[in-house]
Order: sequence, then C-alpha cells, then structure tokens
Amino acid sequence: MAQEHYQNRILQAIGANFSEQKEFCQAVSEVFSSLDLLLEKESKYERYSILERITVPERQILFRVTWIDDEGKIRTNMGYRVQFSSSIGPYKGGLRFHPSVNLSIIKFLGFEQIFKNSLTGLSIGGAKGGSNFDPKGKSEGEIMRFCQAFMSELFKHVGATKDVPAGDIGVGGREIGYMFGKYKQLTNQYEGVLTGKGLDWGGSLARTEATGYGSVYFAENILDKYSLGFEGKVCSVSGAGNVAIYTIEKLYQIGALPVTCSDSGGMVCDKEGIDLQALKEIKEVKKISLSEYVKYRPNATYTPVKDYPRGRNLVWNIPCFAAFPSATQNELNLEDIKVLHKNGCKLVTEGANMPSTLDAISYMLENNIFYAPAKAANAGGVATSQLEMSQNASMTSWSFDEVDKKLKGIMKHIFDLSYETSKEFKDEGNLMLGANIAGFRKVADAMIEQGAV
Ligand code: NDP
Ligand code: 2IT
Repeated sequence: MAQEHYQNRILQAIGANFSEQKEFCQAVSEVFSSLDLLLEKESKYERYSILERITVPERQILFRVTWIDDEGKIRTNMGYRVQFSSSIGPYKGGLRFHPSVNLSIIKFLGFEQIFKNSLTGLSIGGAKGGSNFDPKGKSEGEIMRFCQAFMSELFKHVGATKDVPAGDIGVGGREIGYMFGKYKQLTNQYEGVLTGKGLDWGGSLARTEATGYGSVYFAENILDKYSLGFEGKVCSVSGAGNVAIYTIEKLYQIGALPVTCSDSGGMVCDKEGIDLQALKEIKEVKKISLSEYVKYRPNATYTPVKDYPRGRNLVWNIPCFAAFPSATQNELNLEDIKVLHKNGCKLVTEGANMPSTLDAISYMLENNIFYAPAKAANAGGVATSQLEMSQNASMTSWSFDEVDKKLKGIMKHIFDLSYETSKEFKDEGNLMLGANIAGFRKVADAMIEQGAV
C-alpha cells in the first residue's frame, strides 16, 4: 500500500485525538490543504517533524476565574491562554470574552495567529486566550472585577517580552484598561504587557482602526492587481464591533457604499449607506442592540436572527460587489456564498477569523471569486499592535498618519508575499495558498534552525 502523505497522516491523528475540537481541526485542515506542493518539494519539514510540533501548543494555561457579582455572589468562569508558538518572537494574540469560548475556539484562533503574525514580516509569535465570561448584561463594576480576577492569574504568564495579549470579541479598550491596571498593581512594572491601551497610557494611535482599515487596504491591493476599484461599489459587512465599524469607515473613505451590518441579535440593511455615527453611538458608546438603528434611520430595515431561515446568515442575501464578514467564525457557509455569487459578488474579504466554512472557501476558489483569507486580510490589527510594542519599547509615540502609513505598507507586503508565493506554487492569485505557505515556511524554518524544542 502506498505511504499516506505526511500531512494527511498528521491530520488524521489530530482528527482522532481531538475529534471534539471541531474549530481547531477545521483551522488545521485549511492550512494543511495548502501545503501539498511545499511538503513534496521540501522533505526537511517531515524530517524535522514540523507538522507534529507546530500543531501542539508550546503551553496551554487553563485557569479558574472567580469574581463577585453585584449581588455579592461568587461567580466562576474558565480562563484560557494558549501559547502556541514562540519561534519567531514573543507570544502575541488577542483575548476573547464570549460564552461560546472553549479550548477548541482558543486553539483554532491561536493556531491561525502563528501564520498571521508570521505574514506581517514582524517578529511576533502566536497565542490566543480568553474566557467563557459573557459581558452582555453585566454592570461596569462586574466587568472591572472580572477583568481584574482574570489578570490575577494571567499576570504570571505574560510580559512585554514574553506574551503580549490584546483585544478580540468582547475585549476592547475598556477591558484592556482594567487588565493593565491590575497587571501594574501586581507586578509593580509599567510595561507594554498588553496592546490596545488608552492613548494617554501607552496606546498607539490607529490601533482601534487598524483591523478594519487593514482589511480594506488588503482588498484594495487585490482590486489594484486586476485594475479594478471600489468607487461607487456596494459592500456588505457583517458584525457591528471593532472590526466591522472601521471597515465601514474606511469603505466610505475610498468611495464605496457599505449597506449592511449585524450583531448577535440581528442585521441592518440601509440601502442609502450605513449611518456610521449612529452605528458608533449604538455599539461603541451605548453598547446596546442594533435593533435601535431604525430609530436613527427609519428607512433602514432590521431583521432579528429569529427570522433568519435555518442555516443562513441573511446579511449575505443583500446584493453587493464585495462582502466583508467581520463578526465571527463560520458565519458564511456554502449556501451563503452561492447566494452572494448569484447576486454578483466578486470579492470576499475576511475581517473576522475563519468566518467562511471550508466548503464556502472551495466554492470561491472554484468560481473565481476573489478570496482574501483572514490570516492575511485581518493581520493589520496585530501588526499595529506590534507597532504599539515598538513605540512602548523605545518610549516614543508616532502620529496617526505615521502609523496608518506603516499599516498600509504592511498590508501591501502581506498581499505581495501571498501573491508571489501563490505564483511560485503554480496557482497564481490563490491567496489562501500563498498566505498559508508563506506564513508556514518562515515559522517552520525558524523551528529547524532552533533545534528540537
Ligand atoms: P467585537 O466584540 O468588537 O464585535 C463582534 C461583533 O460580532 C459584535 O457585533 C457581535 O455582536 C458580533 N458577534 C460576535 N459573536 C457573534 C456570534 N456568535 N453570532 C453573531 N454575531 C456575533 O469584536 P471584534 O470586532 O474585535 O472581532 C470581530 C472578529 O474579528 C472576530 O472574529 C475576531 O476574532 C476578529 N479579529 C479581531 C481583531 C481585532 O483587532 N479586534 C483582529 C483580527 C481579527 P454583539 O454586539 O451582539 O455582541
Ligand atoms: O485575531 C487577532 O489578530 C486579534 N484579535 C488581534 C491580536 C493582537 O495582538 O492585536
């Protein structure tokens, strides 16, 4: 019997050992699907057991977080920090607070982060963390006490040159502030242990905007390559959080027309263009449901999730030139992409992590829809986090324009690297293939050079 390919053997073993970790298996399977030619050409990766090693986190920290609610009751949540790879730099990656968080979710995010961070061209390793704490309906005091309790354990494992967490779903500037304060109190160190900090205490200008802006810059690079542009083009965005809001803001700045957004309760369609000020007021300031949007814009429509047909995300029913899934994993499936395609969609840019299912990705690649994979398209956030670390380390701060210019340059670098790598491996324009190979190769080569650790 012919010997099974290296990557298939490892994938099968992971599937057998971690069958309950569906999201993690999905993320590994997506990366491995791009590696066939590289592994065939370069036997050293098998010789040095790279796939066996790179799929196992260097360290998984699971901890109890106990905090006291407003009624004085002691509450318990799980805390996670998965330090996946430090081959090319200190661990770096966000923290997610959402009731759906479990080890599979954190491992998938941490695994993707390794390659995303590698693609930026900066020296940052991959990690992810978070908790199944649900910030919804919690008071300001409860949020603060939870963040402090979370850091009371996490502080033992992080540090400016060791592991530098940041935000993700449910973790923004407010939560970073409470965690930073606790870290400082516990360690008596004022250091850049977190990114996404407030501008008066070590934060970087443009970090808030970076993921959304970066995702649009990446999409612009694709269109430039094919002499196309965004002027006057209708775009659909999902999500209503940090990534979605600044994707919408940048789309307006380049002359496009974003007409949708969504949150966990439902979606808004505003044919004249999403009212950005109203969206910011609802989701950034008041932190309430998107259903309020129609009070600001009576001509817009709001559809609650309970009215979505089974297995569908209704955001993708709105005809558009480009779609920007920017909420969460697996929010764009095969049915969704077929509807988008039928309605003339030419480009999908992943602002969220792993928003497209594997069969939706295959459909895009087979049907010549430009596909900007998450680990390339949303890397602007973590890249700007690294710019924050640089500013902290050198005790300087750069202007908004300086940071934005660097971000633009990094997004172009990621596009060029992904594109050139797709060409090298005879599938020109397949950016998933290019991004996966380029991201992997740098980390794998560093692992070989650093020996069996
Ligand atoms: P936020 O918490 O700011 O916003 C998340 C948005 O998505 C909210 O509108 C939320 O709804 C909605 N949402 C979350 N979970 C679900 C769900 N299960 N079903 C439907 N809607 C959901 O997070 P971010 O904007 O920071 O993150 C969005 C995505 O982008 C995530 O995949 C994240 O991993 C990724 N990302 C974030 C980066 C960053 O710098 N922040 C960098 C790179 C990627 P509601 O308001 O009701 O909670
Ligand atoms: O998924 C991501 O890249 C993030 N949530 C941002 C991570 C970071 O360290 O800025």
